[in-house]
Amino acid sequence: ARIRDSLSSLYKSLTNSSSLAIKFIRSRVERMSDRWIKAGRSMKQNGSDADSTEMKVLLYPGALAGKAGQHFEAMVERGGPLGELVQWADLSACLTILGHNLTFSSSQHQLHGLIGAAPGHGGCPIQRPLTFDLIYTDYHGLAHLHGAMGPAFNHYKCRFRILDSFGTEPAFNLASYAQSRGYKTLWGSWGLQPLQYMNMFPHTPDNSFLGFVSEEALRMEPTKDGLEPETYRKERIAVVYGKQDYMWQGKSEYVQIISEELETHGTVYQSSRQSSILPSFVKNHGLLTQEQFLKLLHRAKVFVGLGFPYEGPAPIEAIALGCVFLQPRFDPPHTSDSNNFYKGKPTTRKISSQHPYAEQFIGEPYVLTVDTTNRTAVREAVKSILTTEVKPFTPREFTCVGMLERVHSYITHQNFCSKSVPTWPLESALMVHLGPLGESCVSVCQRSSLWCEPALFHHLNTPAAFTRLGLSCSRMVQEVNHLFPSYNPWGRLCGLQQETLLFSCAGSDPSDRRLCPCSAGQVALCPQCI
Ligand code: U2F
Repeated sequence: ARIRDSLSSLYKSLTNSSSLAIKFIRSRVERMSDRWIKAGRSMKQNGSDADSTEMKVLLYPGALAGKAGQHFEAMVERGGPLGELVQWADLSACLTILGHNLTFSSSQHQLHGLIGAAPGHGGCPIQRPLTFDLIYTDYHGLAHLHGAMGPAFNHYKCRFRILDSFGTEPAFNLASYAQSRGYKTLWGSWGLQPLQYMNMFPHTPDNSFLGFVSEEALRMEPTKDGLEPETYRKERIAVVYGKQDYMWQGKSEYVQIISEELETHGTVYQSSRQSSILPSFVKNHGLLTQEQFLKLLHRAKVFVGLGFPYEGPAPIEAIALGCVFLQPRFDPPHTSDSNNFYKGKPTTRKISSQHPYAEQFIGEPYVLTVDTTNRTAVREAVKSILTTEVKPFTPREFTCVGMLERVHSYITHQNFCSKSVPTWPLESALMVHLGPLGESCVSVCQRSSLWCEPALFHHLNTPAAFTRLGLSCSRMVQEVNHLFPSYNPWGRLCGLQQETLLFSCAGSDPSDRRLCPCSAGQVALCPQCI
């Protein structure tokens, strides 16, 4: 595939649509096109675009198709979720720049024409060979593909990539296991390779981190006309994160404390029929276009999280535009057992704040996580925001170059159709760690500033791996168990994994010490993996 220096082929696939969602995607791609093109050029110059074959790719955001699509569409201009659209826009731009051959469709009817069976003699449908090398879709789309492909679904599912905002852990993914061990949920059980799920943030290393592109930190040099760099022109403004009224419910005291020090702005969708619950001191702009919203953040000193939406793109954009993100801590953390939004989501993650990625991977001084019911803590946070100068910051993984490199690596190296063991990343990236009781490999690796790399599990799923760690096993068992390979000190029991789909970085149990395939490097992609 050859890096392109234009996005015109993508615009063609995104025209002629009256859909507001597609219009949002298109206008985002257009707004960011210069940055994509520039990033593509720099990738070419560095030679980091080598070794790639042009792929025929279908992009099918199922959330925009069929019944779900109608609902999504109705919410685009009423404060509904836009995070997924941000990701589809950026993925489409990224694949176009990388030189792949894209078909974009959000119509279930069209999907049948593209991949469905053809009518055969006597009304008996004939499955045509799939002409796409890769199909990017989402959970809704998986169900549509299943319906359209019939029995061929299983044959071709290794070509699917699922955009899955919140993550799918292996224990939830294998239907028979999920059913028998109490991990059955609304969304899981498709039996894909866990790395085929692509998340919005690096939620679990068991999945691939796809991400999106944030605004990039502004240049810090003075402008040509000698004016101060834009970042210093911050106004004493707070922008509250919450596009719908209900998100503000029960938060007035918290917002009130902030408004004592900063002029407080909102971007809340307001229907003409409903009276607003917003406090009168809030300057509400109504739902803004993305461009206007970013301009507002640009002026603001702080972006204020109310607790919902969880794990969206906006805080990353705010930090890139020089805001501090102030957000609620959740103590106890929210989980799929305790929280309605996460109920049915195939994850055991403990959500410790509105945006755990911002809290754990970015942190202070850019992100302040507080108990918002504690007035003193909120006042102190506001004081510290007003007295600290924070520079705009964009983690590399949320830049165009970062996303291009990552997606290029995935396309080049991830092959879920091959029956042999994964050969990427190389074994040389492996550092085996033996975890303490009850700890998952995610945290075992993280504590040593490493990253759990599930594709390396097969190297340590052997009796020799236990010996190398100095563990003497009284018995070696092989089982279908998402906690294996692991060591149980009570019976000196060593457990090997029998089902590769269940290799899990996320799994933990108080009676098991996990054998963990850690790998050096930064979030989401180790240096050897690029
Ligand atoms: C997340 O979805 P959201 O749409 O609620 O995520 P946000 O972080 O609010 O931002 C999405 C985009 O909306 C833009 C802003 C972001 O890029 O620039 N925007 C805008 O265009 N106009 C405005 O007035 C305000 C913001 C998450 F992404 C989803 O996966 C979840 O389903 C959802 C619920 O947790 O949260």
